[in-house]
Amino acid sequence: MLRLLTAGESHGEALVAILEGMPSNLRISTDFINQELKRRQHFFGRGKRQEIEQDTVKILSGVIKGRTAGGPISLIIKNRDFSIDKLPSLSSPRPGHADLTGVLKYNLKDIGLVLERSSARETATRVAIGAICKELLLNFGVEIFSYVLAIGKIEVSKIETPDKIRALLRNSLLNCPDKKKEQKMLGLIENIRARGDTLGGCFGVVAKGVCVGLGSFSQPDRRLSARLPGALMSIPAIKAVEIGNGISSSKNIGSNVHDEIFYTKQKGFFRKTNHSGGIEGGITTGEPIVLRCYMKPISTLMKPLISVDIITKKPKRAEIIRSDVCAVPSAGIVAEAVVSYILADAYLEKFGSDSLEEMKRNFKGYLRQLKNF
Ligand code: EPS
Repeated sequence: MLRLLTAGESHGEALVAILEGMPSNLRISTDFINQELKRRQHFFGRGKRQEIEQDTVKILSGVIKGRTAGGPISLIIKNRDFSIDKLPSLSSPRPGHADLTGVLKYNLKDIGLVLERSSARETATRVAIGAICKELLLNFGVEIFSYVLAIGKIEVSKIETPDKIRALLRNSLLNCPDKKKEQKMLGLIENIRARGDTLGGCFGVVAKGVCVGLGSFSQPDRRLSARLPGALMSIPAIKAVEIGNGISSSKNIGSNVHDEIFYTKQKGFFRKTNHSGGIEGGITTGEPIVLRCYMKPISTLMKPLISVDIITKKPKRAEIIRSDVCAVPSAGIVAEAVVSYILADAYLEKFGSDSLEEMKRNFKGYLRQLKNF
């Protein structure tokens, strides 16, 4: 259904993306894409690069007079810091980054040549594409948002329902629903910054309003329980993804963790709990999809770790490069985009992909089928 290619280097001229498979007649707002790009950039804990860049998108094709026409959508985000040809060579790989694996794999003698593409700056293109997918999903009543659950060891105390969380996120410096804990997290980030170190954490992503029946158990790669975490794990520094209460469920007994099934004529089948995180048998249940992502600390340290110079082979501390102290809230915004892409793809698979009208017609027919089940 959907196909996506991104390209571009962190300090190259621009980042670009091509998205193929969007239906025609979908309204696309450049302002909305730019708002999403801005959300990715400006949380507390980010580095100096975000003070230089003001990511804005230019759509080059596929959108005519504000609507998709069915052709591939291509877009560009220019880099203000376009300095790639003037940057010095780097020789000491950062443990945890793609530096060493990259130079060995591609036979390069300069780590800079690796980090230009492996940099998390690439995620700007995914956020732009995700914004387009969000616009498609809104037509089907789906909304996606993220929130910070932990920075380092400081965790949100009470896990609220998605609706409550959403209301608590306004004006947040860290996209965290727990204001008291957020203050502590801000202090921790400052403290760790002063020590020349970095922090990871955990964030949640929720998709509300998703219909029952997306994805399939018929083949392993069609399970949404595989596709969503797979896509989320492609975000730099994400090391684990949990669906619903997957981790605590593994320590519990079956009768406590499975969501019992109820039925009324008005509601149809429904659940009173959502331990499954909205996915059973690789298929959406119609309850909110709830995912948690765990991010390791950024691997560029201002007080660098022990490493080896790739040219001299002598011990040399890892390179010190401009970077973030903590990018957990921003990774949450990227995760929203990634989930939007996978769900847009799942909607296109189930309801057709040529025009928005065709999709909506098929969607309505499916809702009728569910009603009459
Ligand atoms: C990033 C831009 C990069 C990094 C960061 C993410 O810019 P620069 O390298 O010029 O400072 O700040 O990348 C990483 C943390 C990483 O490990 O690659 C961005 O725009 O998101």
